[in-house]
Amino acid sequence: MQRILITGAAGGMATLLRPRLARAGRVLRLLDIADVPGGGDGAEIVRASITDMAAMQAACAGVDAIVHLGGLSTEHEWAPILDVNIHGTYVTLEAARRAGVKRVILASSNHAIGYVGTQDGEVRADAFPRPDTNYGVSKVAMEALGSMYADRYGLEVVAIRIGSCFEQPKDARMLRTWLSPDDGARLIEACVAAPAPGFRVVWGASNNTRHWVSLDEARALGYAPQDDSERFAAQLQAEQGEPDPASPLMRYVGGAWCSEGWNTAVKEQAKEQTK
Ligand code: 15L
Repeated sequence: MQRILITGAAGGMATLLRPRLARAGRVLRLLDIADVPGGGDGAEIVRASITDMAAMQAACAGVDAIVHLGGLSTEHEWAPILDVNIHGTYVTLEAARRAGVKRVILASSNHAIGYVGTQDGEVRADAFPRPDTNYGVSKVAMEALGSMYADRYGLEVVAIRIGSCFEQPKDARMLRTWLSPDDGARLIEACVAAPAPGFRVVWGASNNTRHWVSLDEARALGYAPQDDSERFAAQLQAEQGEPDPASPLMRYVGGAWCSEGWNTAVKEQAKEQTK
């Protein structure tokens, strides 16, 4: 029986993936600080924080692979990003090492390279980090931690730079970054099944006609995407019009996260000054 631990199991992405990853011969162990609905389908529920080493070590017992989706999924001030996303990823990898878990799949993000421009051709999965936010920095740290745990301790670690994993793309940028939930599950399955991947960084996107990122590295792992955001393009264009290619939404992979509104440090400083 294969056992997969999913962190952040109550979150948006895990909620989309969980039914798609359930199968005979596999137990899903679902970990979150919040209530994870269900459990009647044979899943094991663990209520714990990814920052709690003892709890994470216990949760890793008997686990074949971890899908680490836990953490803050949007931009926040530095302290929570440091604690939940960076320290939480360290704890997850270290607990995996201590418990002898062989493989960890990390939910990195396009925001690790958010400031990469969209005009210079397909962005490879090994593009040098250009994080757009504190959140993006935490994903760079996640990839660095994964690399260190692979090289130093022999864990097999695949970091997926996820584009936009939702039921449907929500705007013109997401036509380029969309990862359908079905392809998301296909990619996780490929990451779980790949023989001896060592450490890899791959893009998590569907086979979108309009695309910015390379799927070569994910395909090399065995990923065979089947969805294309193009079927939503006409409707999105009718509803929202064609965006200005010079706007941050379309100019950078990170989209609006690269715009003025995401100046977290400036906002944090202003908040401190009004205290
Ligand atoms: C992410 O990394 C976020 O977790 C998600 O909320 C989306 O905003 C996504 O990136 C995106 O860039 O579309």
